Amino acid sequence: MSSIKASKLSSATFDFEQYVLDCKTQIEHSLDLWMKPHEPEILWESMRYSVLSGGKRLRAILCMAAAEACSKDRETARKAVMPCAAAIEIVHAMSLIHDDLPCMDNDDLRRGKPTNHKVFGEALALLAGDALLMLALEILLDRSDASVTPKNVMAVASELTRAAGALGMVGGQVLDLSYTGQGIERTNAFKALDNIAIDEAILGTIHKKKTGAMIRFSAWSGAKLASANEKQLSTISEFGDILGLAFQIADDLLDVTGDVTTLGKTPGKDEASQKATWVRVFGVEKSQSRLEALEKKGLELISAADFNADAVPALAAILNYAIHRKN
Ligand code: GRG
Repeated sequence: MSSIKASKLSSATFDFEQYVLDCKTQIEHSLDLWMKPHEPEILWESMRYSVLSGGKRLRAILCMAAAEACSKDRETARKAVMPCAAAIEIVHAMSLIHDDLPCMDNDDLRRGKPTNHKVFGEALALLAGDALLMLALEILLDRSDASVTPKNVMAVASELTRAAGALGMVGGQVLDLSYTGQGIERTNAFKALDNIAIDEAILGTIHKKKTGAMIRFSAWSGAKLASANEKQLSTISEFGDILGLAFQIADDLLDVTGDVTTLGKTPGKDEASQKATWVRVFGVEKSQSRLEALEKKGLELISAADFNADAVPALAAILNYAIHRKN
């Protein structure tokens, strides 16, 4: 990488911690504002319990940073993407609620707190997830900023349905359950895949859909709402793919190297349920070197991109954080 390109990736004035704090403050405020409780009270309590329970907000921050990278002005970019950033975090939270249910991963702990079904019961956890999915679309469609064209809002809503649905996250979850060895109650359809060896292609497909689709969407939607051109959209999508894969490999590594207090969820679950993970297929060292390669590729991509140079350090720092995070 040339020094000119490398210098685009960092800036003497850029403070990632402050950037994250600033983005998070805006996201938490919007989520709280757009999720004011209604009747039935218990449903909203359950919905708010999972959405407003912390979390890194990585997807929302990525959406904001992608918008800033394709816009001349940070404030305009943020206004344009805030409903989408909120919708992304709401879809993400609903997927965690359903993922933690006894019929799937059967987890007791999430973000350092008892999982939704442990507090509200399975029926309400399921329904809170359903309601959140619809609320996410409602916010995206109804709260969009006047600066965004209706055509772009519709394009983003349409892409969200694909990223979260059968072609994306839900499809990936089904594949993930299909290749999970044990520990969950499975149907005959899932059992049919029992003896198939998991390789890189299978692993790649599972994670591209389960985790990658929403991360790619977070990056793409931010750029789209900032009226990015086709070249910028394809570059930010490629960056989203790299980030999504890196995020998942780091997640698999944390399951073997992390501790419950830092992670806020139970480590060792992947191993116990024989999940299809990067660590299981390639081991720790190879997974780590894959992460290094992805980081290099991602940084090269954004340093050469036609983005607002002031916003590139944030994208670089997000990739670095996704890879080197401790939770
Ligand atoms: C969309 C209808 C619909 C259903 C969802 C359950 C399900 C179907 C999908 C599961 C998707 C899932 C839970 C993927 C795991 C992704 C992952 C690594 C989550 C952890 O994300 P972090 O670390 O969490 O960003 P925080 O707590 O920081 O937000």
